[in-house]
Amino acid sequence: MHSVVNSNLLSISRNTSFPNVIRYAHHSCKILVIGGGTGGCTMAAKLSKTFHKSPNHVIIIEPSKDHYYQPLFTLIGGGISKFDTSKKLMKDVLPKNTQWLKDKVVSFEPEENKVKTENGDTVQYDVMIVAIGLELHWNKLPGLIESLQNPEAQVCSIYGPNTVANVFDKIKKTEEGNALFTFPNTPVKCPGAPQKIAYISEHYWTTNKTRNNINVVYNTSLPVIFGVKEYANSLLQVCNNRNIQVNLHTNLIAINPDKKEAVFQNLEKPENKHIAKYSLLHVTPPMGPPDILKKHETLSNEVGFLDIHPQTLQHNKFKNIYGIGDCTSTPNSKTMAAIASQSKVLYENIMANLSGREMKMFYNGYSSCPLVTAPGKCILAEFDYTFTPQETFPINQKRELLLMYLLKKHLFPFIYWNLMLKGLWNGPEKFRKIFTFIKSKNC
Ligand code: UQ1
Repeated sequence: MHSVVNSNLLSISRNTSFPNVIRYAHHSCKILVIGGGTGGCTMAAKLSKTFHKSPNHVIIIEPSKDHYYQPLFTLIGGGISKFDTSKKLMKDVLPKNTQWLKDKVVSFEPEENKVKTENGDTVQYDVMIVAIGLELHWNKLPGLIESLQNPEAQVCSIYGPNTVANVFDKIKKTEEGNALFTFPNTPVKCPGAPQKIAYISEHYWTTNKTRNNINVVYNTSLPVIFGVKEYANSLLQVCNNRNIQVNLHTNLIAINPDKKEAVFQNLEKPENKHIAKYSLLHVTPPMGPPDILKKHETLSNEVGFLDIHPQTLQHNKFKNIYGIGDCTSTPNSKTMAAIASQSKVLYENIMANLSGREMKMFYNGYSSCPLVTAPGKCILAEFDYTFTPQETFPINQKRELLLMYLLKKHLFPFIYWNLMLKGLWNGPEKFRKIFTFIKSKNC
């Protein structure tokens, strides 16, 4: 990895020959990317290609040693894909011509164009991209952590890299009783995943002939099964056909693993609580923006997300700060497909601003969710800020299709590792335009 730290600016550096003196590094760069997840890595790849000849170009701050392709977690939980295929070392996915600081931001100082890190370093930037994702708040649900740590508890979650690998065993162990799947009363990354794992589990029990002894229940805090009416209708049909009970406005508030009981609250009448016995409880944990953003009043909005313009993705107050992915205030569905589409807009807008041009690219809220309903079946939902379907393929995507399942299982992971993380995938917009053009010529 090339070092792009400006040595002139190394005002004080760590010096092991004077162990009593704490010496911090001062880095300086053109582009600072906070977060090495999907958004950060994709943007670092795009920008480092453009700026690779500049002496100080792209620095990425990311504390984790591993990088996950999280869209595979539903298939891993359902026993369809292997955990190892979702994981690579961070050092192998971050672009080579950037500098990785394996460190964590502890304070943002946007008025001075700098951040401070846990190691005590300071990083000065011309442009900063914030891509620090959503935090999983396991501890905000009483009983959840103990339940997940207890192998007998029959509580599981596809949402954590440390919990996803146990999910399939617990599905296999379930032979009767109530199998409950939950969706919390918070923003969620991949909001389709909490119901996908219910469909895949239900299919498993059907093939293993235990289904007649199991009640499958999807308890969601939301007022609808899915935000886009056309896809919601198809999904309700799937649930009706397969006798999956859907309870809306129903929020999990506590777990008692000893008694195998879960406490739910009716969000329409919060004083109404009920206790449900479970033989399997799949939990989607509460989530929220990272604390470091939440506590920064000028960077974040009233609910703690990075306060950016929904179309340009530029910060509403600090014009050299931008955001991408799950940590931002943009009201799209938080998926990897959304990040692919945002990455092109963000790249073009940063380049325009750096060269004094007007920003011309606007993000329309595109997001996509491949709703796997069983092995071999998938409804590929695609939509924008207005919750209007924006389908890529010239076929009816509201149906369960094998093609979409194959894309989800094989093509999207391939695109992710080989194109997106290298800055070469901007989502399917181009293909949608080509298909629309061909369709218009045929008519
Ligand atoms: C997509 O672009 C993408 O990024 C690689 C995904 O990753 C998980 C997806 O799941 C989806 C659906 C898209 C959108 C792409 C097409 C072809 C509809």
